[in-house]
Amino acid sequence: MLELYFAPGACSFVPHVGLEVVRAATGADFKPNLVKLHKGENKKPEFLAMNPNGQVPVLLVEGKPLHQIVAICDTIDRLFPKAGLLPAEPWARAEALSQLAWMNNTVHPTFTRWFRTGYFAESEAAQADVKRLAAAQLRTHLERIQEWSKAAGPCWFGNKPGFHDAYAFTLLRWGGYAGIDPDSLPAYKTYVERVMQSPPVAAALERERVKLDTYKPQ
Ligand SMILES: N[C@@H](CCC(=O)N[C@@H](CS)C(=O)NCC(=O)O)C(=O)O
Repeated sequence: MLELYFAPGACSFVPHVGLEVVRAATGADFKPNLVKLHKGENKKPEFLAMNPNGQVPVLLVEGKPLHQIVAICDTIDRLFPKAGLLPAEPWARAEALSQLAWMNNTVHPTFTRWFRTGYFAESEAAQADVKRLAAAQLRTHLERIQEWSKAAGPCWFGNKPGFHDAYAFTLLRWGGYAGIDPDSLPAYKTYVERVMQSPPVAAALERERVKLDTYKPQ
């Protein structure tokens, strides 16, 4: 059985939703393992032995640890092609992976600049600058996702939710912490609220106990 190491509200929500979709489509179960990031469980030797980056998600496949979201999603899709998580047609699949990679290697690290500003600048003034620029870039990134979401019907790829829907939810939710009001991205918010109601996404949300309620004006 596959095992997923995840933390509530983290990017591990992306494969978490994928595995719930697999369960719904094929009956294949998975074991969710909660990692308490705030307690530093991801920096303990047992965890670092699985992922030296000290990060979630980690997928255990026949006991072998795999990290990095794009590789994990590709693997889940290849193991369970009947779940239809990624398009089967080669070019459509390549484009889907390209979008996922952009969320992971561009939008996500922009949030890291906002959440962990101390990694990028030392003085208060420099940190304020890093944060201000990150917030502006996040807005542009989320607007691009909003444009993509307008084509979603009802989910990113047709009727079934998947990785892209889960990342779109996660990034909009994180945007709330960075002072981006989901109401200022109405098409994106409507799409995410729709996706949150689908049973596999609702199951993952319930396990993680997270909602789209993070917005705080800065
Ligand atoms: N590129 C990595 C990003 C993973 C990542 O940033 N994970 C965050 C949670 S969203 C984490 O575990 N952070 C804890 C830490 O870095 O201490 C991936 O795709 O898996």
